[in-house]
Amino acid sequence: MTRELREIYSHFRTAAVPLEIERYGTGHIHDTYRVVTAPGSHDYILQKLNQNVFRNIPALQQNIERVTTHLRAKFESSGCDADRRTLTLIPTTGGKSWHTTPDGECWRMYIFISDHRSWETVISPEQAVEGGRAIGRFQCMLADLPEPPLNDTIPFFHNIEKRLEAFHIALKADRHNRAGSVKWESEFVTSRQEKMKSLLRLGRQGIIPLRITHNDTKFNNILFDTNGRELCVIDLDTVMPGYIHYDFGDAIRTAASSCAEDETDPEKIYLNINLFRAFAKGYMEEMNPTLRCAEKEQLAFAPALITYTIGLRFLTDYLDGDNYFKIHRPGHNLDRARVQFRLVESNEAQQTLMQQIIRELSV
Ligand code: ADP
Ligand code: GN1
Ligand code: MG
Repeated sequence: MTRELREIYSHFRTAAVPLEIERYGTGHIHDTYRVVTAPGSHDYILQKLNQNVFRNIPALQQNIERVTTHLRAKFESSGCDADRRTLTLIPTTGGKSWHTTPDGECWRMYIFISDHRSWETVISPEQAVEGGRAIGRFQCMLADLPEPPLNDTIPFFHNIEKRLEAFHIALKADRHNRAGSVKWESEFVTSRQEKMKSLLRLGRQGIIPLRITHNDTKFNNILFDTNGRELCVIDLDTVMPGYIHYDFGDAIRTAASSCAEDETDPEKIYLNINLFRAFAKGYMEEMNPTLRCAEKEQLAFAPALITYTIGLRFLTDYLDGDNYFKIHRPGHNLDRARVQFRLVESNEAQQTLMQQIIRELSV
């Protein structure tokens, strides 16, 4: 544990003595540490916030304060242990929800949710059903968050038109001489771009409503208890107005994938329809009464859309020189993009069946 980390920890309001502060998790955005403390007190998650990704930290933290306060009240009123069912921010000694260092780094701290399980990929349908319930319930519980609207922490986050614009600019600029190695991927993107704008059009026409969504529902952002029951939805940085399809689609992207996000063997990459059915079942148990018919009609398409969008973001970051997502090897973002595009193809091949499953769950 470095002196710097210990010093940062000392700005948060807790008497717990830190024994270790160690790197934790596999998130692509922040620098995350676990603070291990002496028995009898909570451990903590200490995070250096990525200000290249989140430009307005006060707006980000204000959202998280509002969302966690709202969820906490609901869990408490139903007799649940709110410290385990939602994130708990630890205030600084000055009473703020983040600490700024003299050189401008921003840090925040949460209670570490102990004895949890989390998975990068899903093996059993039971896990997928539980994951679906977690995301459906999360959306339900935030539906009555009082006004005003949440801040847009990353403007146009899932806006496919803006993401396509950014991609075409990066491809043309080709600042890192990589465009030559992404011919198949570029053609893949271009041949589908009009189709992928359809959800945005339905939104603009008022057919699909904006709701409060999580917007980053990959499976490792759901924590489970030791019995495999859903416990807590974490990583609340992108909770803001969105279409429910973004959450459903992003969750299926990882929950129903046969492989890791950066698999390099193309043979291993496909959408597992049984896991899709299981996740959708859990999700619809929670959300079916709330959703409009027009929203349900787009659910089967949502995983292809969001998987395409995230593939496009990985590809753009590869062309841009890997500035956004943390990478662990050269070409990592390109590998990730390729996995997403293969998954899109697998979605396309199974679209009729996915639509049928959603219809069966909609009655
Ligand atoms: P990133 O945006 O970089 O993905 P996250 O907020 O998702 O950052 O945190 C990274 C990882 O840290 C998560 O995937 C999870 O494993 C772990 N984590 C985050 N918050 C908690 C918490 N309160 N309790 C336990 N583990 C947590
Ligand atoms: C990032 O923060 P993390 O690792 O859970 C990203 C998501 C991507 C995901 C791809 C704020 O999620 O949008 O879908 O990587 N988060 C942000 O794995 O950009
Ligand atoms: Mg995360």
